[in-house]
Amino acid sequence: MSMLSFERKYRVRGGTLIGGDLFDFWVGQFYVGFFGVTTIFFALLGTLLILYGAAIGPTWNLWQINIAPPDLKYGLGLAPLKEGGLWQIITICAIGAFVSWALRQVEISRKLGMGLHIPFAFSFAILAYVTLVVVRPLLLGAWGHGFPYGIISHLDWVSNVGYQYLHFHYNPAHMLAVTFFFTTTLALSMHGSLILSVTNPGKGKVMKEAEHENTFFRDDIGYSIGALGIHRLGLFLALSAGFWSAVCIVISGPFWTRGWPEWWNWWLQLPIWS
Ligand code: UQ2
Repeated sequence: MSMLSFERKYRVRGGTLIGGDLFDFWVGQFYVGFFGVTTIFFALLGTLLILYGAAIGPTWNLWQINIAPPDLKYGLGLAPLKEGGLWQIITICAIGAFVSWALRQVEISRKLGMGLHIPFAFSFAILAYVTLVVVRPLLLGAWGHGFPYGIISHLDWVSNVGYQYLHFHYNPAHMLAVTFFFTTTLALSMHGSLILSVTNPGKGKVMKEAEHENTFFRDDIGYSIGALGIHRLGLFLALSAGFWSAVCIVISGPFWTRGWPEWWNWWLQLPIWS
């Protein structure tokens, strides 16, 4: 594998969080590091346990394979392996792998003298997952409130939990999350199309740059947020989508047990209507 002169200069020892020079090397293109080793360990163990769970289950149909959390009767205790214990160990492996991956990103960022924006952003995805399988089950008092690991089964879980609150779209945090998801797609489609349009003006024509990008949006909507600004906006929108997703599910049950349409009664009960 050839290296760019840039890579030769920056692929150097140091910047590790743990273990000093131990594991501070590359395998081919990939940085290893202590957290590369722990990522491989947790990911491999978790994957093997999923395969084992599938093997002792009733089907190899990829859509129907399901590794369920323990029954609610086990509360916050450990469950037998075949009655949700597998789910519990797989969850530990998943969190171990995700957190290891984020810390490996931190080490690589430190080596390169970059900001920590990438692991910071990834940590929001981890936060959303941990909210579903750890924080909310803890607050509700049973691991059985986690979602099952399976393609169809996790969709069924989302549908069932949604209907438990009658109409989840009335959840105000869910409204914010959905709005941020859609606005993220709007911003990225604007940005992606803008960049491609200036870099691909047509065969034989000269490529355009920042002035054209700014001028297009000033002509179009009277405002350009700028080349750096669009990336700040994009990161904010995407992280907000993940953040409010986590909020909307963690408040459902622990902080609001009735249907979400009913939450809006505060509006109907405002004294201004009487
Ligand atoms: C922009 C700009 C970019 C962009 C885009 C815009 C030169 C290359 C897409 C336009 C974006 C605006 C006006 C913000 C829109 C707001 C929301 C909430 C979607 O000005 O600078 O850089 O890619």
